[in-house]
Parts: sequence; C-alpha cells; structure tokens
Amino acid sequence: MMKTSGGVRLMFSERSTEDSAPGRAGTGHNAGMRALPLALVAAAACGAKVDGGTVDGAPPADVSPPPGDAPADTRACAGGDAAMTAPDGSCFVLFTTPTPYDQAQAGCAALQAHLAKLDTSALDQAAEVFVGTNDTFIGASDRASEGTFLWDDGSPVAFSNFALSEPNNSGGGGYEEDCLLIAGARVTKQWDDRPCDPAALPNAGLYAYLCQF
Ligand SMILES: [Ca+2]
Ligand SMILES: [Ca+2]
Repeated sequence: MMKTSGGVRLMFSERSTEDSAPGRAGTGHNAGMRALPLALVAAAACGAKVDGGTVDGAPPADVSPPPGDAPADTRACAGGDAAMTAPDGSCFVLFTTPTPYDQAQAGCAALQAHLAKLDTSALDQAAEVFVGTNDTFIGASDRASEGTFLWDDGSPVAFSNFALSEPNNSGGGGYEEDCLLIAGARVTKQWDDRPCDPAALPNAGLYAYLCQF
C-alpha cells in the first residue's frame, strides 16, 4: 500500500496533512462558514456595481478626445490665394481680398478653418513672412473687453508681437480699433489693432485674412 507511486503518495500525504490538522481544519472550516455570507455580500455588492454600470450605459469619460486636442487635420494644405504648411504642421491659407473681420471669420469657417491663432513666435514669424505686404487679419480681438485681446477660441493672447505703440485702439478718427492684424504693409510688420469693419470709416476695416486649420 505504501509502495504507491510518488505522485499518489504526495497527493495523499498533502490531503492527509490538511485533514489531519484539527486546529487548522477547524479554523479553516469556521472561517469558511463565516466567510460565506461575507462573500455573498461582496458578490452582491459587485453585482450591484456591475448592474449599475450596465444600466447607466454611459461610455467611459476618456472615449471623447479632450477639448482642443482634436485629431490632426489630414487635408492637403491648399486653398485661398496661397497656402503653406506652418511650423506646427497646421495649414495657413491666405486670402488677399480686403474683407471685414466678421466675413473673414466666416470665410475661414467655410473652409472648416479659423482665423490664424499665432500663439508662438515660430507661427508668427512664419505668418509674417507668408502674408507679404498685405495687412492681414489674424484671429484675435478685444471686442469683448477693450484692452483685453482674446483669440477667437476665447483663449487669452499670451504670446504677442505688437508693433511699437500698438495696440492703440485708435485710428485717429475717433473710432475704435479692436481687431488684430499683421501689418504686412509696414517694413517691420508685427501686429496692430485696426477697425474690424468699415462702419466707422470707409475703406478702413477691410483687410486680407489668414485662415488656419
Ligand atoms: Ca480695442
Ligand atoms: Ca492700432
């Protein structure tokens, strides 16, 4: 009987050891009895949780991309009177026809683009070269609160490159200047606030515009 194979003896031996350890077996059994209701409670709790999640049916919050972190636009960089790939991989599209700011915004929106947000020196330098000698609207204004320039997406203009004495909110004719442009016609270029439309002064407020997507 004891000359069984090692495997059988081992199994026997282990089972025997467990079964023949009164204290341990008793404790284990008692523990098992006590643990059973707890386990059921735990299982019920788990079940409730799972059921709740299922009933909710709400997708995990991280399924939607965070705001402002949209997938890269894979369209070809083209359109307008000229287009170029910007240093950050976005696309600049220049329209040279003199246009009021609101219509410039709409023109960009029609391209599923927006007036350029030049929030880094690299973007600004590239844009200033690209627009050439055109005074060119970019996407910021202080129309909401005089003196506080915001990009059209509502974010503050942190990086800026205003020309000397700008922004001055003054066209010298008693009207305000609220819309931002690259003063391409100036040798130094840089930024200037200008009228957003010709309402206050004919032939003012009409500029080229730079879209970005
Ligand atoms: Ca202003
Ligand atoms: Ca100005």
